[in-house]
Amino acid sequence: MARLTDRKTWKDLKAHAALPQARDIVNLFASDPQRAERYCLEAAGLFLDYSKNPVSDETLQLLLALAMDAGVSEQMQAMFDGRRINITENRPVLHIALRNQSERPIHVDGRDVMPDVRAILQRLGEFSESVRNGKLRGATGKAFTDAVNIGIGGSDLGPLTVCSALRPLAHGGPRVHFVSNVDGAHLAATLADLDPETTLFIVSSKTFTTQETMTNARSAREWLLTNLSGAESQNSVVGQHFAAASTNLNETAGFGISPERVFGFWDWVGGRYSLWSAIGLPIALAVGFEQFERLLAGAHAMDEHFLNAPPESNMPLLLALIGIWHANFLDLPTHAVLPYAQDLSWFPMHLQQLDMESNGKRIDRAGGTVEYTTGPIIWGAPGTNGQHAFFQHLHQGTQVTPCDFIVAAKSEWDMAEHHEILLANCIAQSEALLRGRAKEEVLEELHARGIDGQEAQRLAAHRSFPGNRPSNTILMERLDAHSVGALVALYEHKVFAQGAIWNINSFDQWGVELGKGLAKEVLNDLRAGRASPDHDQSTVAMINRICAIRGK
Ligand code: G6Q
Repeated sequence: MARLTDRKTWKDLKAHAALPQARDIVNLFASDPQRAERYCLEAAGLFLDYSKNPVSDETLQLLLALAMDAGVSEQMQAMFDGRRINITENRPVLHIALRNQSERPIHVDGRDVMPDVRAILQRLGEFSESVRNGKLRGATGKAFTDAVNIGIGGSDLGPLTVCSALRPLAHGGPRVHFVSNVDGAHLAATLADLDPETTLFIVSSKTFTTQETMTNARSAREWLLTNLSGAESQNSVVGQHFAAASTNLNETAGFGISPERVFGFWDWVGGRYSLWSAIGLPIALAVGFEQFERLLAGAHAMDEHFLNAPPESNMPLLLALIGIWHANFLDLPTHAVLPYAQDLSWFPMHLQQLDMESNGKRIDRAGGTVEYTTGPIIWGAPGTNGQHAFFQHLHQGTQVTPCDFIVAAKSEWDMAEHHEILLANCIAQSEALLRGRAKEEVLEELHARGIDGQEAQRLAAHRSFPGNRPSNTILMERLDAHSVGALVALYEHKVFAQGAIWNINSFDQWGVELGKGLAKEVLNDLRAGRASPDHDQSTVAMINRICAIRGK
C-alpha cells in the first residue's frame, strides 16, 4: 500500500492548500449566502456548526476522498466487530460495547461480550443505589456521606470530568471526591474534611499496580484503620469501606477488598476510554444509576451515528477531517477546546489525555516512522475565563489556533441572566475570530475619538485583528447526562478517525508506560540517599543535591 504522503488524495489536498484562497473563510461566506445552513449538522442531540473553517465544497470532497482512501469505514467496522485493532497489545477496542444498548451482540473470539457487560452494569446499579439509599453502611453502622475515588489517568479523568459536568444532578447520594496525584497534598487535603465512619473509598485501577494509586490506596487504608480502630476487625473495616474497579482480581483480593465490592472490566477497555465501565462507579454514586444509563445512551446514540451516517454528514468524521486539514495541510499545530460551561472545566484535560495519548505517535502501523504531523497539541480552558487570559494569542498571535467552542443553550443553574451573558460571549468570540477587525474600522473609531494622523496609524496597527481564524461550535440544548455522553463519544470517534487516516495505533500508550517504570530506580536512590552512577551526570547531581537538602 502506498505511503500516505505518496497517495493522490494526499497530494491533491497539498495542492489545494497551496491556493491563495485556502485560508480565506470570510470570502467563503461572501460567495455563499447558504453557507451557514449547509455547513452544519445534528447528531445525538448535538448541533455542530463547522462553517467558520477554511473549507469549501471542494476541500470537503478532497478530505472525504482521503478518508475513503485510508479505509476509515473499514477500520471503524473492524472496531465495532471486535477485531484486534490494538496491534501492539493484540487486543480488540470495545468501549462501544460498554454502552451498546442495541440488541446487537459484540463478539470477541466468537463469544458475545454483552452478557458480561450487562451483568457488571447490573451490579454497579445495585451497589450504587444501595450506597445512595443508605442500605449499605460503614463499619459503625452509619450511611456513607462521602466517596473518594482513588485512581489516576484514565481511571480518574473520565469520571471526574463527567461528575463535574453533571454537578447540578448530584443530590441524594454521597459527595464524590477524586484523589489522583501521589503528592500527599492531594490525599491529605481531601481526608482532612472527611469522617472515616462515613467515607467509602473506590480504588480505580485497571492494573491495580499503578504506583501512585496504590500508594494513595494504602495510605487511605491506614487512615481508615487508625481512625476506626476498635470498630471491628481490620479486615471487616477494609471490606466495608473499600470497593474497587479493576481487571486484576488477584490484587484487589490481596488488598483486602471483598469480591462482591469488586467491579471488573476487560483488557479491551483502554484506560482513557473506561469511564463507561466499572470505572464510572463514582458517576453512578454521585448522580444515580439512572443518570449513568442516560450517559451511556448518549454515547450509544453517537456510536450509532458514527457507524451509520454517510461520510459527508458524519459528525465525528467531519471533525476529524477538518482537524487533519488544519494540522497536515495548513500547518496549524495546536487545537483549543473552549467549553463555555463552568461544569465542563475538566473537559479540555480529559480531551488532552484522550487525543494526545491516542494520537501522539510517530510510528505507523507497519512499524515505519511517519512523515507527517499526527495528533495536535490539545489545550484549553472554560470560557469566559480564557477570554481574560490566552484569548489575546488566539486573536493576534502569530500562530493560528483552531478552536472548538462548546455551549448549551439553556442553563442547569437558576441564573438566567448569567447564561445569556455566557452565550453572548461564546458567540461573539467565534464571530470576532472569523471577522477580525480591519484597520480602516479602527481608524474611523480613533478619528471619532479625536485621534488622527500618525498617532492614529500607530495605534490602528496594534488594535486591528486579521480574522479568518477557524472555529467549530458545538451546541446542545442543555448539559445533561445524554448530551455529555454524546459529546465525549463524539471526540472519541474523532480521535479514532484521525488515527485511522494517519495509520497509527491509537490504542496503546508506550510513552505513558515508560513513566510507570522510570521512577522506580530514582526512588531506590532517594531511599538510599545517593545516586547510582548509571544515570546521566545531570540526574546524578540532582539526586545527590536533593538527598543533601533532605539530610540523607
Ligand atoms: C490511559 C492510560 C493511563 C492509565 C493510568 C492508570 O489510557 O493507559 O492513563 O489509565 O496510567 O492506569 P491503571 O488504571 O492501571 O491504574
